[in-house]
Amino acid sequence: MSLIQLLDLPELGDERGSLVAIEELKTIPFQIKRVYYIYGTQEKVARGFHAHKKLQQLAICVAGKCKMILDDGTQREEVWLDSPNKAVLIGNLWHEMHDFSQDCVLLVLASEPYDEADYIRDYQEFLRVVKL
Ligand code: T46
Repeated sequence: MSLIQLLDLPELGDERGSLVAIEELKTIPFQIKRVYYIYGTQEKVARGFHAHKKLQQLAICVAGKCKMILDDGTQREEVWLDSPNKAVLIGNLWHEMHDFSQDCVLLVLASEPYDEADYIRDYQEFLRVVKL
């Protein structure tokens, strides 16, 4: 089974342009407690390199593009986030973001408030947790 769970967000477009609406527990399978966005990422910089214990997240490049790598400790897959109506569920997978375009704005919807204790930032520790 693929690690990449993509959501095709419905585009409510008309002659004026496009609009995408996201509703908790309807468009996405969790309640949204936090929203953040990443932009201005410098060339050749990669981000992420962690997993979350509890947090559920959905990531969308609302402008530009970047490559998301998802890893469950056994397999590793990548997906380009390159459209404002293409969203990926991160779940509890190890994730890395690479190859940000200069104009990339990566929007992330999260199920919990920020909590550093929810992060697993060491890959060996992540492997130990997923093999339990
Ligand atoms: C994730 C990926 C997709 C906060 O204070 N509050 C917040 O809500 C967030 C998200 C971060 N921070 C602080 C923690 C660090 O001092 O902002 C700084 C940068 O965070 P971090 O190095 O974790 O950034 P990324 O891009 O590696 O990871 C972020 C999220 O932190 C993470 O949860 O899944 O984006």
